[in-house]
Amino acid sequence: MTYVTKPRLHHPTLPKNKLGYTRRDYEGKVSTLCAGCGHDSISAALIQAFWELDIQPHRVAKLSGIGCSSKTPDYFLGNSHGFNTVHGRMPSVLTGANLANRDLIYLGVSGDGDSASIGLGQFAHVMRRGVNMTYILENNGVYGLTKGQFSATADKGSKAKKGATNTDSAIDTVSLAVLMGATFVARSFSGDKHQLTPLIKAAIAHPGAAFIDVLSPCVAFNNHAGSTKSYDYVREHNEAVNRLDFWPNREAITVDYSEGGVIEVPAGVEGAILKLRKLDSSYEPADKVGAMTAIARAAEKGEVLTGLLYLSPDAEDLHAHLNTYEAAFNKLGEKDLCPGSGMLEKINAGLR
Ligand SMILES: Cc1ncc(C[n+]2csc(CCOP(=O)(O)OP(=O)(O)O)c2C)c(N)n1
Ligand code: SF4
Ligand SMILES: [Mg+2]
Repeated sequence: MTYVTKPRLHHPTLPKNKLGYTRRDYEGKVSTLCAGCGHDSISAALIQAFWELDIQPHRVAKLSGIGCSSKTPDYFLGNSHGFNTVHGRMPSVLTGANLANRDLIYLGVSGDGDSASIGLGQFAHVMRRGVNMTYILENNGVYGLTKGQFSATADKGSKAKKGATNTDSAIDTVSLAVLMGATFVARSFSGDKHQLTPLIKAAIAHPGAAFIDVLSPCVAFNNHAGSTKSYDYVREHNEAVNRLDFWPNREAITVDYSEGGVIEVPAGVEGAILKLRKLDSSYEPADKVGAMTAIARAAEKGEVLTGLLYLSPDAEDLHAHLNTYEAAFNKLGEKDLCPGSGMLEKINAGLR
C-alpha cells in the first residue's frame, strides 16, 4: 500500500554500486498492484538496470500515462523526477520536457491501452521523431485498471476470462515501432529478467527512440487458458532471437563468448558496447525489412519473438534533427536568452 512507508534502515552489507548506492536507493513506494502482476517484475528490472549503470537518480525523469502500468513509476526511482500525465499523452509531455532539458535521462512507461488505443498517434510520432528516451510498454492485452476489457494488442480469437472471444485484429507494437522509425526495438517478457535487464540498459544507452514491448501478464483478468498474454502461453511460445549483454566501457568483459555467433554493437554512450549472442543464426537485427518479416512470420505461427529485434546503426535523436542549442534551458543565463535590441531589430527587419 502506498501509505505504508518502507523502513529507511539498510542492512550495512547490502551491495553498493560505484556511486555508493544500494538497490534500495533506486526503489519507490510499496506497490499497490495485485500480487503476481507482471508489471512489478518490470519495476524490479528497471531498478536493477539503473543501479547497475551507476546512474544518479536525480538525472532521470520518468513519465507515464494512465493505467496499472502507468502507476508503476511510483514504485521505483523514488528519488527521480516524475510526471503522471493524462491517458495516452505521455509521449508529448516527455517530448516537451526533453526539448527543454536534454541533460536528463528520459523513461516513458505506458500500457497497451495507453499506447495502442487512446495514445496510438502519440506513440507513432514519438518514435518517428526519434525522441531520446526509453519507452517501456507493459503489454498485458487488457485494460487492467478498468477491469479487463480487451485492448488493441489482444490477439484475434483470444478469449476473455469470462469466455468472450476477441474479434478484432491485434496491433503489433514492435512492427509499428520499426515502421514508424524507432531506432532500437525490442520485445521481452516480465518473467525473464535475464533478458529484460540488459535490454533496458542498452535502451537507456541508445541515443534515440528506444522501444521495448514487455509481455506482462495481468493475473486478475488475463492469465487463463485461451489468453495469448498469460504466463503459460508466453513461456511456451517465447522464441528468443538473441541474448544481450551490456558493458559500460570501464568494466572488464569476463564472460566467454567464444561460441554462439556473437556480434558487438556500439551502444551510444561513450565506449559502451553491447554483446549480442545470436540464438537464431539467421537473425540480423540491423536489417529492417528482415526484422519486419521475421516478426510477422512469428506472429502468424502464434510465436512471441523476443530479444533485440531491430537496431539502426546510424541512430540520431530529435535534437540532432532540429539542430537545437546544446545546453538545457535551465542552464541558460540572461545573456543567452535575451539577444539584445540590435539583434531583435535585425530579426524584425528580416520579417518585414
Ligand atoms: C481520457 C480517459 N479515457 C479513459 C480512461 C479510463 N482508463 C483508465 S486506465 C485505462 C486503460 C488502461 O489500460 P493499459 O494502458 O493497458 O494499462 P493496464 O492497466 O493494463 O496496465 C482506461 C481506458 C481515462 N482514465 N482517461
Ligand atoms: S489488474 Fe492486472 S494489470 Fe492491474 S495490478 Fe492487477 S494484475 Fe496487474
Ligand atoms: Mg494493459
